[in-house]
Amino acid sequence: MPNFYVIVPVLNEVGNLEHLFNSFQQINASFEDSFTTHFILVDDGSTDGTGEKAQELAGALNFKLIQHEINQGPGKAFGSAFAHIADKVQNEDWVATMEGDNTSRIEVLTQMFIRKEEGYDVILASPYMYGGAIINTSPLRVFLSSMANIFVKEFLGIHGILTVSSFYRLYTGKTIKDLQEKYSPEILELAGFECMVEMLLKMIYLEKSISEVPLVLDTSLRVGKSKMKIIRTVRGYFKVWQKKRGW
Ligand SMILES: Nc1nc2c(ncn2[C@@H]2O[C@H](COP(=O)(O)OP(=O)(O)O)[C@@H](O)[C@H]2O)c(=O)[nH]1
Ligand SMILES: [Mg+2]
Repeated sequence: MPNFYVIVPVLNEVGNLEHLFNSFQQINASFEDSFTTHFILVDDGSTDGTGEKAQELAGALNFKLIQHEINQGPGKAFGSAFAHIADKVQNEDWVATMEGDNTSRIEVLTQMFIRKEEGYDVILASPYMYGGAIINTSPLRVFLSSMANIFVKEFLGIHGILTVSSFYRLYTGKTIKDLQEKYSPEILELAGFECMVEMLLKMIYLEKSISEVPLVLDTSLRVGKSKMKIIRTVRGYFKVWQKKRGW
C-alpha cells in the first residue's frame, strides 16, 4: 500500500492540538483502505509544551515528532520534515502539508484527492479561488492578505495560480523526490513564511502540473493569533526574488 505523509509545522499551538489530533484520527480512518498514513509534526522551539502534548495525543497513530531546540521558522521546519522522508518517499506515495491551527479543514482533502485522480502533480487549497474565502477575520487583515497575494504574484511573475503562499497542499511523492533531486533533501532554502512561494516557484521550474481547490479559511477555528510577522515575510519575498534566478 502506498504511504501518505502529512507534514505539519507548529509553533506554540498547544491549545489547538486536541482538535488537530482528532483531525489526524479522521484522516487516518478515511484513507486506511488506500494509504498507510504517517503524521509528522515539526515543533519549532515551542515554549508552551506543544511537543510533549503532541506526543501524548499521538496514541496509536504513525507519528513522528521532530523538535528544533530553537525557533528557525516554517521553511526550516518543512525542510526538516522533507529531509526526514527523503529516504522513504516513493513516486506513488502522497505528501500533504497543513497548518497546525485547524484552519486547514480536512474536508478539503477529499476534493484535493479528486484532482489527484485527474492526474495533477500538486493541488493547492486556495482561499482566493472562486468558492474560497477568508472568514471571521478583520476586514483590514483580509485586505492586506489579498494585496500581498496580488503583489507577490506580480512581483515574482507567477501567472494563472490564484493562491501562492498557503501551507495547505497535496503533492505526489514523485514531485517531492524530483524537488529533492534538483535542490536538496530539504528542498527549501528560505526559513520563513516565504518558503511556500519558494517551493511553488521550484515546482513551476520543474514543470509540475498544478491545480487548486477552493478553501474557506475560517480563522475562528483556531485558538490564538497568527504567528506570521508581516515585515519579516515581506523581506522574505525580496529574498525569493533575489534567489529565484539561481533556482
Ligand atoms: N515550525 C514552525 N511553525 C510555525 C512557525 N510560525 C508559525 N508556524 C506554524 O505555521 C502554521 C501557520 O502559522 P499561522 O500563525 O497560523 O500563520 P497564518 O495562517 O499566516 O496566520 C501554524 O501551524 C503555526 O503553528 C515557526 O516559526 N516554525
Ligand atoms: Mg493559520
